[in-house]
Amino acid sequence: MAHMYVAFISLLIGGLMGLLQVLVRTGKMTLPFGIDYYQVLTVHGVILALVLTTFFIIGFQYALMSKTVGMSDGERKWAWISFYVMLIGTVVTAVMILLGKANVLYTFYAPLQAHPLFYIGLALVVVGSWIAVFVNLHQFFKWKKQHRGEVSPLLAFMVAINMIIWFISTLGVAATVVIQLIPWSLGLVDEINVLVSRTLFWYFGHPLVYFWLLPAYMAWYAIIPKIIGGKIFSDSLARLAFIMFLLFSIPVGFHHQLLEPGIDPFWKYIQVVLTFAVAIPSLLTAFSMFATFESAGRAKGYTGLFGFMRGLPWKDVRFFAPFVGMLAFVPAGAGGLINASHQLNQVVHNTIWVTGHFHLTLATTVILTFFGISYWLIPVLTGRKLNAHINRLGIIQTIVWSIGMFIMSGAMHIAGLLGAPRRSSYSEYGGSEQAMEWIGYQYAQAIGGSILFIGILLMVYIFVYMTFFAPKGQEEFPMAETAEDALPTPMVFENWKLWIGLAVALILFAYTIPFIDIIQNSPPGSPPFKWPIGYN
Ligand code: HEM
Ligand SMILES: [Cu+2]
Repeated sequence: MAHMYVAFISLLIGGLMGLLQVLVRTGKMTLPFGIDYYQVLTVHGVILALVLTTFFIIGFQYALMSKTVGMSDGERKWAWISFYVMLIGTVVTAVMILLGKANVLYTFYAPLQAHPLFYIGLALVVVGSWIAVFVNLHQFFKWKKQHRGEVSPLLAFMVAINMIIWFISTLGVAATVVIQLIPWSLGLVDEINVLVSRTLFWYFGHPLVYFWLLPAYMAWYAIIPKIIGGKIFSDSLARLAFIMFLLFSIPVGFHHQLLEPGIDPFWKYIQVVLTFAVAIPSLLTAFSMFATFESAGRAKGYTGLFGFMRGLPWKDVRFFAPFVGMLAFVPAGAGGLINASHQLNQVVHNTIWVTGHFHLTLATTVILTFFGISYWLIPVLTGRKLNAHINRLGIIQTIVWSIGMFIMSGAMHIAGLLGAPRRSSYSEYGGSEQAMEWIGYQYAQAIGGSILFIGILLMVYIFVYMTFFAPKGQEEFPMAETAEDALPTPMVFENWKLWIGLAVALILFAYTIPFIDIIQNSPPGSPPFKWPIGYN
């Protein structure tokens, strides 16, 4: 519950920044009190993409682990230590952003430089999250020791995979923060190797999106079937998909650097191929979900090609919100394939199309699923019940979110195709003809963003209501069982040495040679740039 408080406070603050951004980008509004646009955008990105997600996910995963494999008092103590280390890191980082000494956006690209405490705070968040990794893995492997030869509970297996991905990938961001950014911001070294730091960032940045997505998939595979009165279509397929994420989600960071001049095109090509491999487990997931829906609907007696759809509990927000999230993943995933294609990337790179893309993936698919989880998880944690009032409000919230997002994200996609840059406080560019083409879409973006903000207010109200005011009672913790006719899960999925070994081998293959190349052929390092210019 402590994690949930941080997550929903972040949602409110981040949403407010989002509202300011869309208003500024109409070109009709400027920020009061000399507040800088990039400061607002840094708060938005950090608090929504890094803080909200990490706290929600780690909290949700503790709940899953406690329920499936149990949590001892010692593990609980370490979980609290992890929480406080992350919280202190978050506060330190937030203070530096609020003081205007870290207007570096959530990707903190060098040579933009922030105050050292910004990076130190981030490092603390990462270290805190590593403690959570060890707590979850300790829970998992303790269970396995006590149940030799048995297949582990599906949700615990999924949490273990997600935490291993998180651990391997955060090593990259920790390396650039500790070895490069902190010494450079402290003035111990004068220059920084920009390409090395961006490469280490994206070594982390892509698996990061899977760290967000996999908890949503956990809910889709193993919780939604229970809510719709069905069974898990195939335990093995679910595990196969998660193992593919472990293998393919990390060695692909170059697809964010396709226009980076210092990387050999051959290695970009290799990583793009691996990127397309990571689309496969998402397609497996889509297949699995519809198989589950179909068998649940048919078991209730609905017939016909799509008749089973009528058997789904459309009026239950625990199903409805994540389902809308799944629908959003269709255009979101298609957009992702466009981004990852070297040639098409040239068209959309650094335009607001990209922002439209991740407001569909992260801010719709993932977030609506997280909301869907909250409708039962918060009452379970607070000993209350999800009542009809909140269920109805939740359905309205989902619809408001979808409409707002459809308009905002649609406008972003189109404006991006017309060339409108992302991360720019300029809207009219001095009245240039080119920029005039974008203005209409930027108005649409503001309308959609304002509707979305109403959705955020609704969700925060729902959270407060479920936490403090909903009627006392016992809410179900929905966990599905595997279908009777599914084949037994092969034990090879529990061969952790094999899968982690393969993951490391793929990473070494995809990164070693180009990384040596980047270091050996690097241009001179860069001195720091600070925004706004002249702060110290
Ligand atoms: C009221 C709801 C929201 C609105 C109106 C909104 C609006 C925006 C806008 C206009 C931008 C781009 C600004 C620019 O590039 O100049 C942006 C960026 C971003 N948004 Fe949102 N957003 C909202 C909710 C969310 C949520 C829920 C998430 C994630 C959970 C999110 C994550 C991000 C991220 C990661 C960026 C990129 C920041 C950067 O480029 O540094 N947003 N948002
Ligand atoms: Cu990526």
